[in-house]
Formats: sequence, C-alpha cells, structure tokens
Amino acid sequence: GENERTFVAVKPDGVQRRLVGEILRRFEKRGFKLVGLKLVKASEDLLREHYWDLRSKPFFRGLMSYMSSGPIVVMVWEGLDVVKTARKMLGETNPADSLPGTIRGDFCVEVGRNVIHGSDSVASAQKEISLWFGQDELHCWEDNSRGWIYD
Ligand code: DAT
Ligand code: MG
Repeated sequence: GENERTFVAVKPDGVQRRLVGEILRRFEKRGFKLVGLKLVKASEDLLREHYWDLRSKPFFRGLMSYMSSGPIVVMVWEGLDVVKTARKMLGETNPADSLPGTIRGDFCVEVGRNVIHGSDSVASAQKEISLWFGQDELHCWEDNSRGWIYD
C-alpha cells in the first residue's frame, strides 16, 4: 500500500559527482515521501552486512573498497509500490543495460561505479532500513499533497 518503504543510497561516486540533488529531485517529483535522509561514512562491518549475499562474489572486495571510499547519502522513501518503482527508476545493475531516463542509464557507464543502490524486495527493504537507520531517524509527517498523488 501507500505505506511501503524502500532504502536508497547514493554511492560515493554519486556524491563526488554532485548527483545527490538530481536523485532526490527524481524521487520527490515522482511523488514519493521522504521519511529518512543522512550523509554517512559506512563502516566495513555495515557494508559487509548490507552486501552479505554477495560475499563470495569475485567483485566483493572491490565493492567493499568502492563503497567505503567516501560518504554516501542514505534515504528511505515511502509510497505505493515504491520498492519496485524505485528499481525501475534506477535501471539495471549494469549501466550498459539501463535505458536512458533511468538514473543509471543517464549518469554512469560501468557496473563497478553505478552511482546508486535500491532495495530489491519489500523484505530486503525492511532489513536494509533497520540496518542503516534508527527508529528515531525515520519521520512520520502529514503529507499535504497526498490527495494530489493518490485518488
Ligand atoms: P543491484 O545494485 O542492482 O541490486 P546487485 O545486488 O546484484 O545489484 O549487486 C550489488 C552491487 O554489486 C552492484 O550495484 C554493483 C556490484 N556488482 C554487481 N555485479 C557486479 C559485477 N559483475 N562486477 C562488478 N560489480 C558488480
Ligand atoms: Mg542488490
């Protein structure tokens, strides 16, 4: 429903390349509701837990050093089907397969520098949100444009 939440992160290359505003803008304009946002330097432990399913992949070490190479902007967005829609807005894992109009399709070229993360299911979104955010960092607020976004 409208209360579905997803976890999105602008990776270190996205922060370096000044893409944070553009990415926030796309989610805001789509009509999703921002409920959490912060700039963080992720610890290796947090990243290992976040990418636990990929620990045996050959690119895992490179992924860890890329993701810990600078601050990242983590966010939680809320709205109808936001998990699936956010993944569509991101594009494919490999930017080469991502259509223009998607974030990866517009702003990057290589899988190892693909600018943004988004949860791949409602279950992983719940896990990732609780991994990266404290309860007190997730904000409930009355959405005054709600009636113009949902019928
Ligand atoms: P996604 O980020 O689209 O959910 P994933 O969960 O399969 O993709 O992988 C997580 C990240 O790991 C991905 O954003 C970039 C990196 N990665 C994935 N496959 C890779 C590969 N073949 N070579 C290098 N990095 C890769
Ligand atoms: Mg993934």
